[in-house]
Amino acid sequence: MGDQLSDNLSSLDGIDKGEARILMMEVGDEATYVRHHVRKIAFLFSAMRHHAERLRAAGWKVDYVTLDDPDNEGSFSAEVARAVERLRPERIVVTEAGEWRVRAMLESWQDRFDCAVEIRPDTRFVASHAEFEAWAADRKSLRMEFFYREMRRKTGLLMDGAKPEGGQWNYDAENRKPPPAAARPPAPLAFEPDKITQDVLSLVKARFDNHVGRLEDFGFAVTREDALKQQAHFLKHHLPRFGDYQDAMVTGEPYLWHAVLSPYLNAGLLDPLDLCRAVGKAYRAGRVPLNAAEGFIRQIIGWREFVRGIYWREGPDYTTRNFLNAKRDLPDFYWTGETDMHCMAEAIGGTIDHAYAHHIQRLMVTGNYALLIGADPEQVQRWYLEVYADAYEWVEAPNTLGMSQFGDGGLLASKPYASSGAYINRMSDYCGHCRYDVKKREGADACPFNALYWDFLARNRAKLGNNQRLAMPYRNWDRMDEATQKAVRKQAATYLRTLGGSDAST
Ligand code: FAD
Ligand code: DLZ
Ligand code: SF4
Repeated sequence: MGDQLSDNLSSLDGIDKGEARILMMEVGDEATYVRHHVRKIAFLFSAMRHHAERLRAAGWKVDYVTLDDPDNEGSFSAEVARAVERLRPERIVVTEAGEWRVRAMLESWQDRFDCAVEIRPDTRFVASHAEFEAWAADRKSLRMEFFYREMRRKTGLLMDGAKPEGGQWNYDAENRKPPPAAARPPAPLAFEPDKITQDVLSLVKARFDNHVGRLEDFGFAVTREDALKQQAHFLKHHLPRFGDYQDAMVTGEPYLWHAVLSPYLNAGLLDPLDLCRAVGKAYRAGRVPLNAAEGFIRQIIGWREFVRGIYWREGPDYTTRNFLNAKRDLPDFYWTGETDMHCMAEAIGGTIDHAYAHHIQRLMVTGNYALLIGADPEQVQRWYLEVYADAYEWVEAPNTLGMSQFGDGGLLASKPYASSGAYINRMSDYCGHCRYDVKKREGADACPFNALYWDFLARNRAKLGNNQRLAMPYRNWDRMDEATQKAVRKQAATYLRTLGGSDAST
């Protein structure tokens, strides 16, 4: 499958190259079950075609079905059925899928086809399902920090014997500097499209013109070799300052010191553990500070593994949870970027152009705004799945529904990531370019995030009032006199009415 483009894929373990046939297929159903960003589809189809060539060069026989093959039946199951008819295999061997929807498909094949079906675990993660389950089983609450420590011990990354390197497990407090006044890092590498990529770009342009995004200046790596070049580029130019400026945002700078490696990690072109080992090595060689190496490794063996564990543990209904009963339709400008809020225009515009936004833009700008207006978390989740080149449900859903929208009621995050304009102002240069005044709560030019923030707390008090981590903001709200509270809520209500659609949570 499109996110299984790894040399060490479990489905190939112990298989005789002479006897086996690898089946790969570009299918309409996978490209349209949500309307994926055109760059994401182009990246995956091109990376799949290059990977098929790589497999052939390594001696495998590959049946590759392109999207425009007239016989293409358009879905995984229908294409496997056609291959079973053609090849009459003794057995089908497949590596487990990255989402419940496809998992159910694979599980149905045993009854459908007259041959054995073997579904193998995906071994490209640090923790197996059983390991995560064993860690989670007896805990009252699941917190990334404690799981992360287990993963540090298991991998030996940044360990000094049994102790964490430097004496502390986590240097998060040193990962929050506002952006520096000058000095911008080099952009990520851009790779010139070869003939395969050019063909894919034409195909995607013709077939998916009603999907979000732009294809111009497509420069993604589509081979492991090029993905490794981007990895090396990041280690040299960006990692040293990644720790300091992980949370910073700057106008016209969508990438800053971020890795821009998630599409390659998630599709299998890069190996997460190899990458973390390279980061550990750069630290030991004195090339990067500890807050950068630890901060980066935490994202991969901590957050990435943790959200995967949560996704599979919570079951297929996780994506339908709506703790705050939020119901508003996601505004149309999420698909156009046409809004006068500069922070939102930057985050959404970058997303439309590049199928990328960095973590703080996703969490504290677009995610924060959706949370504050009471947007339906299922719609929010679908948007994130559509627009990012790195989005697969196992990683996207817990980040969106859990971390960003608090839809799981605090299973993944101990408090909602809600903030007023002050946070965005502290961590970016956005507010200086905005028509709104970030210091104001009321009036036509008041930053919308401000009144919305207090309104969010006030209207969700029954559900959030007991959360210890929100005690301070609720105290601050209670300190405001009644007239101020009323004015703030009126400001928010007037604003929310302009968004139209169905109503927010009460
Ligand atoms: P960097 O900031 O350089 O981080 C390095 C790597 O760490 C990333 O490549 C990624 O593999 C990993 N990582 C960092 N944070 C997380 C995280 N919270 N969860 C999992 N892995 C993480 N990430 C995805 O890979 N796919 C998604 O669909 C996705 N959806 C998200 C939705 C929301 C609402 C939020 C708040 C975050 C989401 N993330 C997702 C996590 C994170 O934003 C991206 O992994 C990151 O922005 C990718 O860019 P980068 O490679 O430059 O990352
Ligand atoms: C995301 C995606 C897209 C757009 N297209 C394909 C495809 O045509 N063929 C394929 O094998 N995989 C594709 N994928 C990735 C799958 O949707 C992914 O494997 C599932 O999300 C399960 O992890
Ligand atoms: Fe965003 Fe408000 Fe700042 Fe404008 S003033 S950029 S809307 S936080």
